Amino acid sequence: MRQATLCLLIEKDKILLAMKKRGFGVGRWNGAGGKVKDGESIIDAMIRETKEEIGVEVKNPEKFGLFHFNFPHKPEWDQDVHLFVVKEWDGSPAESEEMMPAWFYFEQIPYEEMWPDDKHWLPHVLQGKKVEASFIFGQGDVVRKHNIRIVESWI
Ligand code: 6OG
Repeated sequence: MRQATLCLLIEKDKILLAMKKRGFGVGRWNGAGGKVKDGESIIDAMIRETKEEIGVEVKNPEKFGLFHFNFPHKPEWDQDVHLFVVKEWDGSPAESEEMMPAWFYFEQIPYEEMWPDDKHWLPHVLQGKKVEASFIFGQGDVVRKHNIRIVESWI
């Protein structure tokens, strides 16, 4: 299964999302992230993608989620995504060719312009809970089936 990363910067009651300007998920707000390359660790991939996409050097990332995304009508989109929450970093978020970052208060998160799975798991993460979840998508990227489990700690 293809492995990918997702990184969310959080500062008090605000979260940094970034508008995807091209490729998979274009037109949606999301964390920074992308595919893990052959021979690369998941954490190194997350650090690299966050630097490339929003210009930030992450410090003390904490793993908060593992998602299994399944697209029966488009199996080439299937992926496992490893979510990290970051509360310390160097540099200021900046626009790149791929993403345009912006801060959102927790109560103003634009769920309708995000992947439809996010509304199911992000509220848990914002409450400090770690999650493992599976999502099966149908045509039009609707969530057909999902399952979320709160994780106490990663093995
Ligand atoms: P590239 O393939 O462009 O990276 N990603 C998802 N994020 C959310 N919130 N929901 C999903 O539901 C996602 N599927 C993939 C992982 C794709 C980026 O998009 C994330 C990567 O950060 C289906 O390199």
